[in-house]
This record gives sequence, structure tokens and C-alpha cells, in this order.
Amino acid sequence: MSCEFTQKAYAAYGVDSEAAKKAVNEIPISIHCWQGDDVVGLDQAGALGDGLQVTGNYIGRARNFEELKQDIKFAFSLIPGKKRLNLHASYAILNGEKVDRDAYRPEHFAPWVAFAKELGLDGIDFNPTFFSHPKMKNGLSLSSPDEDIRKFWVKHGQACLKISEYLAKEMNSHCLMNIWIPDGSKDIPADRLTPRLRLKKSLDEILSVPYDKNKVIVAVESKVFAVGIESYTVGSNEFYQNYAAKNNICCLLDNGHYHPTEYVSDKIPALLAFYDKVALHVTRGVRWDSDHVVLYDDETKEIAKEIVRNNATDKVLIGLDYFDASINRIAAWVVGARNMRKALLNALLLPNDKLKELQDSSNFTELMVLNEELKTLPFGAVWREYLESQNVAGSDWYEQVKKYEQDVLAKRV
Ligand code: RNT
Ligand code: ZN
Repeated sequence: MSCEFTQKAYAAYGVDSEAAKKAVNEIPISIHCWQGDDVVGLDQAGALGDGLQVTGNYIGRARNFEELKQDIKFAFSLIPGKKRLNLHASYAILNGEKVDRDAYRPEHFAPWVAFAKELGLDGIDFNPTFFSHPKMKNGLSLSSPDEDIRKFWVKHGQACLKISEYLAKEMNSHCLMNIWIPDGSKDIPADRLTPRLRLKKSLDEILSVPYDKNKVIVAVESKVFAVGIESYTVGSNEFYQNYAAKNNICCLLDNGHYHPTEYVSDKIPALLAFYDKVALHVTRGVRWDSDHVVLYDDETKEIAKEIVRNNATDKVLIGLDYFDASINRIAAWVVGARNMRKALLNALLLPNDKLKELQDSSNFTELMVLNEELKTLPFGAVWREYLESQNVAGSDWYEQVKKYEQDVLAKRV
């Protein structure tokens, strides 16, 4: 259903709101499985640590594969548009088999493939899990000076490449394999270079395994610091950007991983000048990399604008990365994912060519005037029309979540 009033309001600025509703639905958003269980994972390898912190104790954490699937299925039913599922290796379905992460095989993820197919998802993305494991010694994995430890994690990375290839083949869609490691140190290091050289060597070794580059897109995710790893991060921004450029892989930008006055919205176009693909972890850091739920806020909108107005919806691989255990986890998933798509719709509803033209003709007064006028267009009405067109609940979606909390989550004790 479309409303003439909203259509006209946008047409006055040369924007086709009907086309925007169709286009926004086709942009894939990769939704992280780990919001559902506080990043605990299913392989029971070890407790969370390594700079990752989840706070809160809301009822109903998914405790096993069945519960996690049930929650994902329900959450996804409230999230409109093309969706992908983002898995971590720690979500392997081992069925009691005694196998460590260096030897995980594609079949350990076959049940996830079946689930993703059942849900009609666009694809599955994957992450080796270099945390929550006894072989994370002194907070070091791929940069460890202990050769046995380093090799173990290299093998994990190699195993994950094969799994990623399998996921891509099964889903008939690329698989983004993102590498993030927590390696670093709490206090001032005596040597900042050697660990980075070891990380470089480890990445080279992982990537030396032949894999189908058309199917698997490997990304590296940098970080500035973490709690307990305040003074030095081996996988820093400069390290990974240079590694990615020289090795023809991809950078993943997590907007919680920079100094607070740095903006990922500004980094996206900087990388698009050099890379065919740029991957994102959209999150919300509050004072630090706190992974709060994504809001419909200025930076989320600005990120979406950089994707849309640079015609980069095929180049920027959008993924979400937040985990809040202090509120209903389903609601957290839904709010964040809907907000990302809202921001994309907002960007699609802007007269982007006209705005660029005003910039290029140095017409900065009109640029500001127009940008401010656009802010009060009936965006909410278009968003609701879009939800309706997809048969996804409108502003009353939370009623369903409350019922699910009562009927399902509250019983998990
Ligand atoms: C950590 C990174 C990383 C993780 C997930 C679970 O700071 O953002 O992406 O959050 O892999
Ligand atoms: Zn991240």
C-alpha cells in the first residue's frame, strides 16, 4: 500500500519513494548469531574473556542450538529485508565429538546450513573464533611467541577457510570470513614490532591454503584497544589496512574500534577509493567498544548514506555486531537490525545527486538549507508502508516480543 501524501512529499524533491522501498529490501544485512546467547557459543571450549565483555543478566539467554535457532527464527520474522546469518566457529555443532578448533570441519556447520535454507536466507558469513578457548594463552593467538599456540590458531584459521568455502557453496552466495583476534597487552609493551611480524606470518600461513576467492571474501578487523588490553593491540588499523592492501583481501571496519572522534562513515569512502569490497560491523560504542544496540542515530544514518550515495550496496558488506544482555535479547536484535535498514531507507530517500551538485558548485548555503528541509519529510510513513509491504509487524512488534518472553524466555530457568 502506498500513500499519495508521502509519495508527493518526496516527489517534490525529485525522490521516488516507491523505488526506495523496493531497493532497501534487497540490501543484505548480515545478522550476528551471538546477540542471542551473549557470545557464549556452542562448543563449550571456554569462558568469554580476551577483551570481550557482555554485561547484564536478563532472563532467557539461548542455552543451546535449539533455543538459539528458535530465537533467531522469531527475531528474523520481525526484521524486514534480505538477511544473512553471521556465525562464529564457536557455534559448531559437535554432537559430542572430541575435536578441537584446529580440526573443525564443514559438517559441523551443516545443521546451520539447513536452518539458513529453511529461513530462506541470502547467505552465511563466518568468523574464526580466537577467544573463549584454553589455547588463548596470555591473551595471544596468531601473534603468540609460543610456536605450538601460534600454529594451533593458524590451523584454526585454515580450517575456517574450508568451512567458509563450504558455506558459500551450500548457500550459493559469497561468505565473508572475518578475522578478529584479541591479541595485545594490558601494559606498555617492550616490543611492538615482533608480535606484528608474527601475526603477519600467521595470516600468510592461513591464506596459503588454496580457497575459492570468488566465494570466500577474507576480511581483517582492527581494533584500538579493549578492557584488559589497554596499552597495545597487535592487529591495529594501520597493520591490517596495509596487510589487506598488499594481500588483496578486505578490511572490516567496526565502528566501536576507533577513537571516539574518528568516524567509520568517513572511512568507508576512503577505502572505496582503493578496495572493491569493504566490510562493516555496525555497532554502538558508548565511551568505549561497549557494543550497545544500534540506534537510528546520526552515525548510523551517515554510514548508510556513504553506502547508498556511492552506489556501493554491492561493495559494502553490512554486518551487525552488538550484544546486550541487560535487555530482552530478541528486542535488542530487532531494534538494531531494523535501525540499520531504516538508515538505509533514509539514505535512499535523499536527493543524493542534487546534494552532490550543490557541493560541487560550492552552494553551501543551499546544501545546508536542503539538508535541513529533508529532515522533516514524512520518513516514518514510508518506513511503515515498507514494513506493511513486507508483512512485517509495524510499531506494535514489541507486543509479540513480550508474549514470546512470557511463553518461551521466562521458562528458561
Ligand atoms: C570484538 C570484535 C569482534 C567480536 C565478534 C564476536 O571487539 O568486534 O568482531 O565482537 O567477533
Ligand atoms: Zn566487530
